[in-house]
Parts: sequence; structure tokens; C-alpha cells
Amino acid sequence: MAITETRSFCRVCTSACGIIVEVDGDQVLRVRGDTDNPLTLGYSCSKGRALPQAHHHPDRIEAPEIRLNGNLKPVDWDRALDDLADKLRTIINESGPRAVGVFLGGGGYMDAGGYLMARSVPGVLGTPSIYSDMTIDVISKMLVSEMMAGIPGQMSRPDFDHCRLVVYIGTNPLVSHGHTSMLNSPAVRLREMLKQGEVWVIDPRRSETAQRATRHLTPRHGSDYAILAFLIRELLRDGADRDYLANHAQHVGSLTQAVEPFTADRATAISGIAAEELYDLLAAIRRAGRLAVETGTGISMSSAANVTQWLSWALMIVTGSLDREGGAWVNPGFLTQIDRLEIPAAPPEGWRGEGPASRPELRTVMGEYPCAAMADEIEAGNLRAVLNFGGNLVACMPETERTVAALKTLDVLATIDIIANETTAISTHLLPSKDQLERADLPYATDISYPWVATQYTPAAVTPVGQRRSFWWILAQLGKRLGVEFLPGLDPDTATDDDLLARIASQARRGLDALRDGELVISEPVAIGWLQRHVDKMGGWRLAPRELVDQLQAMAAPAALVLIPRRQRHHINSRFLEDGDSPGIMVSAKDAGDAGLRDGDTAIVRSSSGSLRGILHIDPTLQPGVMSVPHGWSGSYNVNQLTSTTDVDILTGMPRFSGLPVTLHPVEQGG
Ligand SMILES: Nc1nc2c(c(=O)[nH]1)N[C@H]1C(S)=C(S)[C@@H](COP(=O)(O)OP(=O)(O)OC[C@H]3O[C@@H](n4cnc5c(=O)[nH]c(N)nc54)[C@H](O)[C@@H]3O)O[C@H]1N2
Ligand SMILES: Nc1nc2c(c(=O)[nH]1)N[C@H]1C(S)=C(S)[C@@H](COP(=O)(O)OP(=O)(O)OC[C@H]3O[C@@H](n4cnc5c(=O)[nH]c(N)nc54)[C@H](O)[C@@H]3O)O[C@H]1N2
Ligand code: SF4
Ligand SMILES: [Mo]
Repeated sequence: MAITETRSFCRVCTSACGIIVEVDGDQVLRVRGDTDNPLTLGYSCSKGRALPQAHHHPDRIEAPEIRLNGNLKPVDWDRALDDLADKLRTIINESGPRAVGVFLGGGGYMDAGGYLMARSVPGVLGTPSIYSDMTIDVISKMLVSEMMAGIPGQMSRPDFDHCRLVVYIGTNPLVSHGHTSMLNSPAVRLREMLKQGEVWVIDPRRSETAQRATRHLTPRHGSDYAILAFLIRELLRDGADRDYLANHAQHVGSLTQAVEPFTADRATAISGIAAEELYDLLAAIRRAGRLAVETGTGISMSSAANVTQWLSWALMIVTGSLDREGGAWVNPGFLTQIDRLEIPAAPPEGWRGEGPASRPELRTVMGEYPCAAMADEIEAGNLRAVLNFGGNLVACMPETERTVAALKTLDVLATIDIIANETTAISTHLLPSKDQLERADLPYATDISYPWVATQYTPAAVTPVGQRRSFWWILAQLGKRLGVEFLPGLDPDTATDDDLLARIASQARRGLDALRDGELVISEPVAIGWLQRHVDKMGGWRLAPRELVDQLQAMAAPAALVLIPRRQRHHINSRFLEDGDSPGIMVSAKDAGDAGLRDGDTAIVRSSSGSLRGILHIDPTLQPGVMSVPHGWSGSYNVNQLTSTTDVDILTGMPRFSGLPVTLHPVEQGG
């Protein structure tokens, strides 16, 4: 037997666990945690260990396909790419480049070479029609970072070695491994944190993380802002780091005014958290001095997203915790190394541009149109082609019925993916890329999620199956046929994966040669103070952005029953690498009883834009008033049948995936 073992890292989620891939010929036998990886120390989860099954999946795509007479047919690469290029050329000639849009999804982010090239495609084509996961996930964080620190998209994480208080709000890292900052080996990390200090969880569900925390507060949905405003109010009176604020922050007075109404009584009335509990948390903050606040999708997908993210940062700033030892820091990236760039005082051009023609009120954020506008753009005839770079649009986009109907009318829906799913089924062109075991890679797009300033190179572990080609190669070949170069100076016929990675590494803290032995390379464990230096240049943290203060004043009470997001352990979004999770309508016993339903009944959930039918599960971890239908499932359990393309945040265009008002009905009554 000639079994080879390749040292690699997992790219299923952003945690980048070190793994060893065991291969025999073209068979991937096993993936196991790499005990020599200094960051993840042998940890892996069931999803990473299921990579062999995913690689050998019966539905994997092995050859390009194009739609002929209504059906997808396998063809060779020349035929597929020639056909796609011809169609795009016609669309561009007739309607201009803006009629060609791109969508960057989860499969595109995790492929460094593909991501590098995909990012340059819209600019070279001259289209502003850019969409990605960002506007159905984290966009509030991008916005708040720009508003408060003058740079969009910076995400903080606990200074694990010194932090004595971490507050998790609307995130369940024990299952998700973190929202925008990764929590590797979460159970171990959590134990370490609990030894060092306290971990508080604010979540209307008794989540896996909440079950292990020092304390768990269960607020009413979407009310976290009131808790944070109360804490800031009290700390500004007593306990704030006044010297720090005088030197590094601005608009302290406006923040003080904005949080002034949030007395303990008011915070209790809004959140449902008893005053004693609020004071307990306040005391914990005073004890610790500094803290790290981490938020997740429970916040970022709600209508309180911007204000809650703002107040989370404001709480860290008034305690002198943000970008300081013992608090939270911001990873500038090993590969991207933002700290070493000349950061302009003003936001980059195009950061907030005009919205798409059919939804002009939805301005761009970081140069992207909100996903919520895509269906309108297609219906209006503004968007005729979508190049889908690794997204499962049918599963991830809001308002499934409308979105799918619109996608089906496109002249071109070209999807780069590795496996057949409901989105490939409605695509006009199917372009199979290498999966993660088949390509050399770097953690490029996820660089700044690392808990250290570190990176790792991986070689390919196995030869690509069928006609699968590199993601970047597919785009480069398309460019060649369109007469453009997406990456100048790169020969699409002779370049290798490593050539792309060398380009990325040429801008990094070390070049590719220093990374090629596949070990994790650490530049420094933490990089504290770089963001502060930038912020100081603009006069200090902006503590009270006008638009956010306005949003705070306009916050409304939640509906009686709302839908909230939750990740499940054994699948990531729409990617089911293994069995182990079940779909379902999960509700508290009280809400089920109020609707006349019992565990196992078939139920109907209705929202103002759709309905969904499925089996009801009574979930004792949920408090009354919140329920969930986990996302990623296809067909009747697709939760986006309930969500809306018009019920969106006015500043970001983020659809309301968290806190969506719903009602629950037995089948007879619901129809
Ligand atoms: N209602 C509701 N909607 C949601 C969410 C929610 O909580 N509720 N969550 C939102 C969030 S946070 C996100 S990030 C999005 C996620 O939505 P998507 O971006 O669609 O993410 P995934 O389902 O993880 O994967 C996308 C595709 O990548 C493909 N893929 C996997 N590996 C590779 C690879 O190596 N190469 C290529 N080319 N493709 C690959 C998979 O087969 C899959 O089809 O969904 C969002 N939608
Ligand atoms: N196993 C697994 N891991 C994943 C994924 C997956 O699908 N499966 N997806 C990946 C992706 S794309 C992302 S974006 C991350 C997301 O990572 P997380 O944000 O950590 O994941 P969620 O499980 O969605 O956690 C959201 C939590 O918010 C709570 N919540 C809901 N509403 C509110 C509220 O109003 N206030 C408060 N305080 N809490 C609220 C929910 O009960 C839930 O516990 O996970 C990533 N990791
Ligand atoms: S936590 Fe699991 S899915 Fe995420 S990188 Fe590690 S092994 Fe892969
Ligand atoms: Mo996400």
C-alpha cells in the first residue's frame, strides 16, 4: 500500500484546523486532526473529518455542463467556456457590462487563487453589479467598523491570553466556531477562559455555549442594545477609563446623551432581564476592568444589528478595552497585513455608492450591492447574467420563491461549484472547480479571522477527479475568450495554483517560499495597537455616529413570536458533508401549546412574505417568543421561504433573518 499523508488545513469553516489527509491513489481514506498544528493541536470536528465523503460524493460534478434544449448536458471545457463567453459578450453589447453580475459565496471565499481572481472580475468587466454573502451575514460589522474606526470591515476578538471577561451576544461559538473571529477547539478554549476569568452569554436560547458559561442572560429578542446602553450609561458615570477616552475617543458627550434614557428600569422593561442581573453584569465588568464583546448572527441578522454592534464596540471603548491588552484586538492579517498599508483618513472610494437602479435606496457597502436587491435587478431587466462563484443561491438568498423565479429568467446563471444542488439545477452553465483536497491553498479571505497573526500553506492532497479545474483557471480562460485579463500578466494556459498563491504571498509578511513546507507560520501571536494608531490620526474613536444614534431612538419592540437563526453541528449552511442533523420547526413548549401543537405534529409557519410546513420539535433550550428553522436545508424546509427581500435594514440592505415576525399554526387550520 502506498498511502500518502499530506499536512493541510481544513477550509470547511474559517477555523482552519490543521489536518492530515490520508490518500491511497485516487482514494481519500481519512482526514484527522494534526496534533502538531500549534494553533489547533489535533482538534477537528465531524465536518472536517467528513471531507473524504464529500470528495467522493455521488453528486460531485466532474465535467462542465451547459443547458441545451432545457437540460444540462456534459460538454468539454472549450465548448462550455466558448458558449459562456459568447453569451456574455452579447449581453454586454446589448445591455452594457452592468447587466453581468457576480455573486461570491462560501465556496469562493475559501479558495485563495479563485478568490483573488474573482475579486478582480467585476472591475475588469466594468460592472458595479457585485453581490456576496457579506450582505446576508456580517454587513453591520463592516458598517460599524467604518463609522467608528474609519476602516470598513475590521473585526475584534478577545485577547485570549489576558482577557478576564468575554461576553458572547447572539453567537454560539461552541457549535459555529465563531462568527467573524474563529474560536478553535471551542470547548477547550472555553474551559481555559473560565479558568482565567468569566464568560457571559446573552442569548434568548440556552445555547451550547450558554450551557457552559459563567452566566447566561436570556433577553427578549432584539433587545440587547438596551442592556449595552445601560452598561455604558453606568460606566460613563463610574468606571469608564476617562484618561483613555480623553486621549483616544471623540463624541463622548453625544454617546452619554444617547444612552442616558437607558436606566436599569428601562433596560429591564425592554429586555426582560431583571435589574439584579443587569447589575451583576455591570459588576463583572468593573471587576475585570477590560472585556471583549463578541457578536454573531443573532445580532447581525436582526433589525437591531447596527445599533447593537455599535454599542458593543462602544462598551469596549469606554472601558479602554478595544485594541488593548486584556480586552479585544483586531487581526490585521498575515497575508493582507492591513496594519502595514497606508490607510487613508477618508473611506475608500465606492465604499458607499449609489444603489442599483431598481432599489436606489439601498446604497452599496464596500462597493457591493445588497443581495436583497438581486431579484429586483433581474425582474427589472437590469441584470441578465449572474456569475455565481461558489454560492448556493437557492438556499442562502431571502424570499426563495421570488428569488428562484427571478434566477430562472436569467439568460446566464453560470455556477462554479463542486457538487450538484438546487442552484446548479437551475444554472445555465456548470463549471466544476477543484475541491479543497485537490488544490494548493492559503487561508486568504479568512486571514483576519485567525486568533493569531499566522498563516499556513497547503499543497494539493489528491489529483482532481474528472475534468475539474482550478477556480482561477476557469475565470482566466473565460477572460481570455472575452479578450480581457482578470489578473494582468498571468498566462491562463501555463500558470499553476502556486503562481496565484505566490502573488498573494508577495504582499504578505512572508513570501510563498517561506510557507511552502506546510507548517503554520506565526508572525506574532497578537498585534495590538495598530488600529488605535489609525483611529488616533482621525481624532479618536467616533463614539456616536449620527445615523446609529437615530436608529437607536427608533428601535421598536419585537413581535410576540419571531424566527431566529441557529447553526447546527454537522452541516455548514447548505453543505451537508455527513449525516447527523435534522431539519425542523423548533419552538418552546409554551408557543407550541398556544398554537395547539405537540411535539411531532406537522405545523405551518407563516410570515408576511411566505410560509413553510414541517415537523414541529419542542426545544427546551428556547424561551417563549423565539423559534427557529435552521437554515441551509432545501425544499420544504428552506427557511428563506419565510424571509423577505423588502424587509431590510435601511442602512445596509440586510434582510431580517433574525427577529422575523412569524405565526405558528396546526396544518388543518393553516391549510
Ligand atoms: N434565512 C437565513 N439565510 C441565510 C443564513 C441564515 O442564518 N438564515 N445564513 C447566511 C449566511 S451567514 C451565509 S454565510 C450564507 C451562506 O450561503 P452560501 O454562500 O451559499 O454558503 P454554503 O452553503 O456554505 O456553500 C456555498 C456553495 O459552496 C460550494 N463549495 C464547497 N466547497 C467548494 C469549493 O471548494 N469550491 C467551490 N467552487 N465551491 C465549493 C458548496 O457546494 C455550496 O454549493 O447563507 C446566508 N443565508
Ligand atoms: N456547524 C456549523 N458551523 C458554522 C456554520 C454552520 O452552518 N454550521 N455556519 C458558519 C457561518 S456562515 C457563520 S456566519 C457562523 C455564524 O456563527 P454564530 O453567529 O456563532 O452562529 P449561530 O448559531 O447562528 O448563533 C446565533 C445565536 O444568536 C442567538 N440569537 C438569536 N437572536 C438573538 C438576539 O436577539 N439576541 C441575542 N443576544 N442572541 C440571539 C441564537 O439563539 C444563536 O444561539 O457560523 C459558521 N459556522
Ligand atoms: S472546525 Fe471543523 S469544519 Fe471548521 S475548520 Fe475545523 S475541522 Fe474544519
Ligand atoms: Mo455566514
